[in-house]
Amino acid sequence: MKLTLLILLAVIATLGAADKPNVLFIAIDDQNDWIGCLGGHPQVKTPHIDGLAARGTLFTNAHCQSPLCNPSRSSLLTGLRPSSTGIYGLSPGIRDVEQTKAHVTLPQTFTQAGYHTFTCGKIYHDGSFKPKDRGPEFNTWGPAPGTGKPKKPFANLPEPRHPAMDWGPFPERDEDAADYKIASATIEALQGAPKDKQFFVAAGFRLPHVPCYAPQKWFDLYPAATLQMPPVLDGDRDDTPRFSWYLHWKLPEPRLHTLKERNEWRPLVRAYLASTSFMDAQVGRVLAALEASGRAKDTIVVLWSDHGWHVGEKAITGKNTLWDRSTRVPLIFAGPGIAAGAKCARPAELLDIFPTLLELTQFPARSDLEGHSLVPQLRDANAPREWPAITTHNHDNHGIRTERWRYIHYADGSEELYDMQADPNEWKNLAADAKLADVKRDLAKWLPKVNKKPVPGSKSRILLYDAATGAVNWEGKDAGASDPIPD
Ligand SMILES: [Ca+2]
Repeated sequence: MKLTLLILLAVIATLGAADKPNVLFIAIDDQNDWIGCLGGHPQVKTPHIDGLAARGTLFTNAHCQSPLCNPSRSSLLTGLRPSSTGIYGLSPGIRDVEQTKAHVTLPQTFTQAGYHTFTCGKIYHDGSFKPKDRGPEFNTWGPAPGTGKPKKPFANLPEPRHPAMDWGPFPERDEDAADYKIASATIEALQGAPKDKQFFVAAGFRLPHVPCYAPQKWFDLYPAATLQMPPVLDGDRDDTPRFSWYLHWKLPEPRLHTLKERNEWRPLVRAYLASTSFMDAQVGRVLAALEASGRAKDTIVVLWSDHGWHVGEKAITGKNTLWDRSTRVPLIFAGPGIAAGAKCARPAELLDIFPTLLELTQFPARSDLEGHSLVPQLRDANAPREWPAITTHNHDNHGIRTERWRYIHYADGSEELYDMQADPNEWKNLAADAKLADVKRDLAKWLPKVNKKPVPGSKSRILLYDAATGAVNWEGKDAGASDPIPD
């Protein structure tokens, strides 16, 4: 009798485990909303990501928690806000921070539960996650190839330049490009995944992060003569606070006026689009391999980008801002139990991915995570949602995004407010409009109450503000109140 019961329990446990879906976790680097199904650029060709959206749910108002690789990925993978950990710079990584060094991450949850777990490419921020810390995260770490380098740079930019500041047709063959190799490693992992257990396979693509290199045929998709440039407004920054410049005071990424002077704006737009299409094709190869494995019906696919990218809007290129161009990202879920062909306009955060995957794979919810499961919206895209999307860049600078509004509050108290329905390009700052004082006050209620100072050892893109003296320090150097805005 006892033995029968044990067998019965074992059978139930196995059935329970068999019900749990697999996870295919696809990360993109610096991909803004220039994705066909998001409508960010009228000419972009991303048939494979669009195809994934068609068989799943697309979040059209999804935002990163930080507009920078390491803090964004650290937040997503720990489920904690940058303002709750103090991780704002490109380093340190989560395992070098007292608060998060033992925190069980999203991938670790699956590894600990006995899933077959695999990663390749860029999931953690490469530079800040040390090899000695890899073991507990994934069973297997596949290759993470870099982009390689042409004999000399294509882009005509002032020297010395950061080595990543380049764009053009390179390499000659798809097969030699990093994202091709990352897709191939992911495909092998899907083909080789043990049939008797669930898998969590993570693929981290590098494009369209600079350098925007893709083989020539991907540039041919976007003839230079008919290329549509993103809308920009002369004097767009005349009504943004000076503090908005401090968030990206001095960066390797060129300003728009430099690109225009050197006739590099159009080539950059073209290269960003070509890189996106090339990356999309690699996503397509991975999704085709999932179909061919016969396991797509039991697999949750989630696709996201760590943050967006300015391609000339607001007078800059790059990230490090609290506007939609930096914060809005593709976020798609597809698979069992998820509505197909659905678009959800509710604000969503990358922080929500962790609790969402826990619920979809029937793990117990965790009370220490700061995101909210998106499962109600995956069942019904119109399901209401109470929370806005909050993006933080450096200590005490926050952007609050609802369906209608974007509100930004900088550390020195300066503000921006945009009506995103009337003004999707964020051209008209309404923060000083007395009629909107109530709107602003309601949005300000969402500003994070916990607002950690940068953790010890913070560096690269760190901005410090002393509220007592008004002193501003960017990457270790003071920025005076009347210093000219750097080139
Ligand atoms: Ca990035």
